[in-house]
Amino acid sequence: MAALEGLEFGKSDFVLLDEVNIEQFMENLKLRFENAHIYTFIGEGVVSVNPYKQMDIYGKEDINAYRGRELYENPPHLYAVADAAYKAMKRRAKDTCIVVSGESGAGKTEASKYIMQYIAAITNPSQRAEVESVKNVLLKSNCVLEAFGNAKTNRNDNSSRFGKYMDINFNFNGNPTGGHINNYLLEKSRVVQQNGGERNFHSFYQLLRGGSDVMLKSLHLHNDPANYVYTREGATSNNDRSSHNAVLSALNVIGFSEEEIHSIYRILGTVLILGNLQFETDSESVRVVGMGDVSHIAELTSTEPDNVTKSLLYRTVATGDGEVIEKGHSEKEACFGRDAFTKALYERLFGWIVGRINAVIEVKDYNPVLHGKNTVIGVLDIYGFEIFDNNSFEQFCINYCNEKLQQLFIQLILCQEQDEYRREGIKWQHIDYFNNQIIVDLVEQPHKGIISVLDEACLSVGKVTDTVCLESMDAKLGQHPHYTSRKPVSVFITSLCRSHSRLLYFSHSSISLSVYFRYSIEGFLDKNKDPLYQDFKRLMFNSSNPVMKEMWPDGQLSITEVTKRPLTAATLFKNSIVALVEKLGCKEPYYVRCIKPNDMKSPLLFDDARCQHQVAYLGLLENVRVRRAGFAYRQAYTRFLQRYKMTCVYTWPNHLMETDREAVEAIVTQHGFQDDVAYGHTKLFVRTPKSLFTLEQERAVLIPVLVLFLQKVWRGAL
Ligand code: AOV
Ligand code: MG
Repeated sequence: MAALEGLEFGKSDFVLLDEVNIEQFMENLKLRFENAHIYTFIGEGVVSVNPYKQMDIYGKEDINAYRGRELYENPPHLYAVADAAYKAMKRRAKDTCIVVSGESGAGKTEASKYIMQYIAAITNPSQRAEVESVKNVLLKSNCVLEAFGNAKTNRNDNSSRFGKYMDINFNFNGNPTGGHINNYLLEKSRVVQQNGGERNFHSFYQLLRGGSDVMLKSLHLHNDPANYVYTREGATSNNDRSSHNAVLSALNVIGFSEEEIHSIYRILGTVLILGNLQFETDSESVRVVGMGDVSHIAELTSTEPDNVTKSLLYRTVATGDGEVIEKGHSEKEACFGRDAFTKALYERLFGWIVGRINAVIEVKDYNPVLHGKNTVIGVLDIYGFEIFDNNSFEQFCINYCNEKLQQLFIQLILCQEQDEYRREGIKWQHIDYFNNQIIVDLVEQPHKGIISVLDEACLSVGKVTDTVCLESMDAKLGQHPHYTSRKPVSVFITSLCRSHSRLLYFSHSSISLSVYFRYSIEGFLDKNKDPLYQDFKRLMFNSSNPVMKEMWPDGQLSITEVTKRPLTAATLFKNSIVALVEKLGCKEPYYVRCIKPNDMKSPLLFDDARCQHQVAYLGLLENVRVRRAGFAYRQAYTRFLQRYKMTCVYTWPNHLMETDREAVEAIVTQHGFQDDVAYGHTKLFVRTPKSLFTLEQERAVLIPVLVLFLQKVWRGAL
């Protein structure tokens, strides 16, 4: 219950700083971090600094302290923000969302889990069984998705390698009735390769270290990850064994059948065994080395060994005149095909697991006429900005997604806010901020953005290499202020020589921050095209295991029916992120901005430069300025009047003034907070929540008195 105990160090809301400048901001952030206050408000949002140690602030008592309270009544906490989002949803029937952002390792996933736990804890006080079961599945889904979608990277030991947006649906009582998870671009390349010091997805190590002997034997697996090409680079962790049991139990609670659970592990086994297959060229033709393993793959996937071999060594192609022929792979093509297959097996497994969880938590039999409006709280936990020594297509997508979220923040918090003041004629000192729209455009603009150039290269006939693609980017984007492929920075020269690839850079955030993200163009085209031979799809569609068959519906298409030009990976990702941003944009947003205090995962170190950089690119100072100069609440005069007219003698029961605005002025003056408001053309703007709270309290006292009065009138007693 530490959240509410002890001295409060520094300002609990950055809005309360004596002066809003970077020095004071950083001083406050550091002071609070060093005194174990990891959360600080900016208005209704919270800034969180990863403590890298267990904090005693998430217990039952803490939850009770925040439940149903106003934001400023308690110290800053994720619970305060979660409660504000929940209250807005319940009281005003608003769809809300909590956007958790920050770079890799900053604490987003942990924060979103605490938020979900809080929401689960404060709902369904009457313990209705069907609501409890929805809550249970929502909570347990985290454990499963983390096992299959998270991995150790050089930035974070439990890094989310997929994006997750979860909608939680509520009935008019404010109890969860279901939910839906959207997942975004799983980093499937990790299945076949990891950077030095990183691991494959947790699920593999958990199975190998935690699976029983009987289970591993039935999957033809040995328990040491060092035996498998795909897992031999990553060290096992102490948690793998216990996590395996937790995942199994979570799968059971969610409602996966025995057969489904077996199928999941059979796919993991298939991937590991496939990864160990080698190919050999033997007098012109290519063959699989280790035929015994092929029979294990066939057994695990419920397919025929001959068909497995065939799909590994040949591809069916349609010639120009419609003839269908089989073409043998070269050794290199066979390796490429095998890796594409294992990546697809894993990606489809992940997508299927998400779909299966969604089927369980889907809102069923909800009748808005009977049950009232169904409202939603969305929680977004997506992979954060990340930059490694070698950055590829995946980092490009992840960082683009973060630029989009930053853009949404700018739109909602910085732009719209200022626009409204202008529209309403409120006196306002414009606040400057760096608008990263220019970077978003650089990536996504039709015909001239990076994705479009990339797609063009992927779709053009003939041999287009990564280098050729980079040249066309140079031609189209060379003049762009945030793009360069020839930045003469000496530190990069060595890697340029070593990788023999040319490099693509584009800057993130403002130039003045001098942050250039460096991406190696190598592999961009292949990853964007993401080709998978139809033969593998057909193989899996013909599996006699119904669960696996279900994952490969496109395997029923014959080679002549296959769409020639499916959308590329980057375009599919872009479309999904655009849809996500639209979804978030129509909800009332609450922000959790996470900061990583240092790169050593140390609970003691506050690295000033690293933190200041994050504060800058997250636009936190601008956020404080807008918030401070701005108004926490606003309401149309008519609505304000309706709600509070009972609190003023001049407006109750009806006012005799010429306009509603004058009547509102009377209420404000009677309560003495005329210095805390501004009058717009159509709305009243209130600077601090406290003024409104006073009115709310008065209203709460008056309502029972009024009800009593009206009852007496109805009964004719008065
Ligand atoms: P991320 O989600 O922001 O990174 P995580 O939430 O996984 O980062 O946090 C990284 C690690 O920091 C966790 O595994 C914990 O060890 C520690 N941590 C974070 N928040 C807390 C907290 N409130 N209390 C204690 N420890 C914490 V990424 O998914 O890589 O972008 O993609
Ligand atoms: Mg995460």
